[in-house]
Amino acid sequence: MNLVRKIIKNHLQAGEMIQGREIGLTIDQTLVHDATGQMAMLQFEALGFPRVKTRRSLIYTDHNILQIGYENADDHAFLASAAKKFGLFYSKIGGGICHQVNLERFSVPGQTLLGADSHTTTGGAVGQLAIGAGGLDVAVAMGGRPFYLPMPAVRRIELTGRLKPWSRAKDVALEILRRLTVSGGRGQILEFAGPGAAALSVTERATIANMSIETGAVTALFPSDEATLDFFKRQGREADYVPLAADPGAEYDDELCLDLSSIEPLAAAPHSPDNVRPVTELAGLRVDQVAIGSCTNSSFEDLMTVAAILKGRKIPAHLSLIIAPGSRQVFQELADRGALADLIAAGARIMEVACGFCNGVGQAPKNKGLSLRTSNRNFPGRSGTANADLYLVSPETAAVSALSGLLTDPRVFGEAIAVSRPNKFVIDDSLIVPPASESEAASVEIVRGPNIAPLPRFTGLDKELEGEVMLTLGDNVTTDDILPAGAHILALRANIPAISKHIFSNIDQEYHLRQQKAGAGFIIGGKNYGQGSSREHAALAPRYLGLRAVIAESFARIHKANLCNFGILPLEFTSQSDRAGIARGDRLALEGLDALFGGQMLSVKNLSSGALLQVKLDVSERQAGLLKAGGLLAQVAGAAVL
Ligand code: MIC
Ligand code: SF4
Repeated sequence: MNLVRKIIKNHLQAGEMIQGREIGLTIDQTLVHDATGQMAMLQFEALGFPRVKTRRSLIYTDHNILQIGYENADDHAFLASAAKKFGLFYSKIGGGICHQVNLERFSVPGQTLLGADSHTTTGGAVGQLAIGAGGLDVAVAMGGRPFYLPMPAVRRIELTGRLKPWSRAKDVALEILRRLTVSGGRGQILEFAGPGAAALSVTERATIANMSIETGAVTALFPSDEATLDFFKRQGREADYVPLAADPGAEYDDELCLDLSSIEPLAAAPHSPDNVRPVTELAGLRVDQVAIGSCTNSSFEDLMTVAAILKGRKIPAHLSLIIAPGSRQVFQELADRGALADLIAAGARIMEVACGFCNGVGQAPKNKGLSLRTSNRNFPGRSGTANADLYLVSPETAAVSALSGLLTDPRVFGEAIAVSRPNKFVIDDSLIVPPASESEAASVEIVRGPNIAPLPRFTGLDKELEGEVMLTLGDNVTTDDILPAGAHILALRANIPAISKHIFSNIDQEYHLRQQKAGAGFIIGGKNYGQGSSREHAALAPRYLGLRAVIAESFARIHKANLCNFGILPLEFTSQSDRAGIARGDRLALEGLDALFGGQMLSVKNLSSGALLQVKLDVSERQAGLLKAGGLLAQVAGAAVL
């Protein structure tokens, strides 16, 4: 058996391990943060669970940190009180980015981790089966219920050779994206193997596992081996180490071989992480901003290397250099070793230990600016500036380019930098607040400021559905397109009526008004609709406005699950030519919705053109039930049991 199947087998609660069929997994750990946790905790409460049933559940405060009004602080007060009452650990603001902190302090090989964030995949670096999902799915898992997903295929990624100096784990992640594209991993888990994988540190593995989601994969998984033990020892967590590997001769559904020694410094050019080019081809572009950090590249090794490159040098006058350490542990180590002083002396702006620039919470580049970033997504508008150009690179390429002010091949710097890791990292978990005991929990009051709006309630499907086509969109629509990033929108994550005004706002500012006026509506998409983040608001808020169905060529896994959870039909074209025949403003009608079942074909009548087309509802029986009821919360309210 391969390692993925072994871990799934150990956690299988429902279904059979047949590729594509729905399975239910026991979840050991969960994480949410201050962009997804508000909804997850409101939904946990609405589902009637008294206390989390997982081995460990955490709330991180890392995304929603600007506090320029009361909203973010109110959200944090709500989350802290909900954590205390319902039995979750609460990582206070300043503790660090959820994925970095979780890897350092809580990851456990062989366990399952479900996170309300797409980059939960980072946990795969230590052999944890770590999957991103919408907040409602995480709420259900926190209550001890299974997490459902289609049984993934397993693709072996065989790594051979060794990385050359100045080629880094980020370049490996980008090379995988170049080969697989943003949809090539759909339906798969990427299992890493081979001598090249064995030679990578957990930090390097984390960068690769982190960006696996950009291929559309469910997650990535590395074996738990000597490198994992070494990582746990330095974190003072040897007791959590469990060796894990695939069986010799294990079977896989697919394969990709990569010779690490052939990988050169790469960059993802605007506006997609799979638009990958060698840095040599892009060298010389004038850079306005360099931003180093995010859950992909904000580790001790990353930032110590950056500090060593910058030591004793200055950045040019026109450039802004931003550095955001990934965790308090990393920040403290940088300070203790004098690296922080080197960064400051070089002219860097040291940012809060948080996601920050990565999803447009501050440091938006100038109009049409060029920003070089070590983060994982360069979708249009992601930085907060709609027309900025974002290039994704390794910390080394970012640091060397920050010195020249031009996109620069890091190999010109000369001899590669070697960073030695401390035998024991600074360990101080004092910003991670444990929950109240079960007996004290009853008296904990949940704090609800005015930004915490009540959850909207939805009704089920009628027998027939008629509505207007509100938008016709292309391939690879991201959840950043549906609900843009940026500080002013993020502050509204606990308030669906308020946030719904921003749905599709980078594409059509009037969408929310048109949708509300139209009542029921349809959206037409292409391939891989809803790729990117896990934000369930990209389903919940459109549903609140009246969206009832998306017809696309295919869907990204997390978004499709979110659509079902909130009662929006995810319908797939059966013939490509049908898509071109539908125009914005057409009226569509669907019948027979009272008897939905998974895998069903439905007829859509285009009342405007007279055309009749067949679409497929490729969902499980469980999801068909959710759709009929109007979503999971409506179903639970109707049945009074989960
Ligand atoms: C992202 O990187 O896009 C985010 C912000 O972390 C999201 C979470 C969200 O938008 O709620 C993700 O990756 O899931
Ligand atoms: Fe935070 Fe960016 Fe990572 Fe998302 S991708 S969790 S916004 S650092």
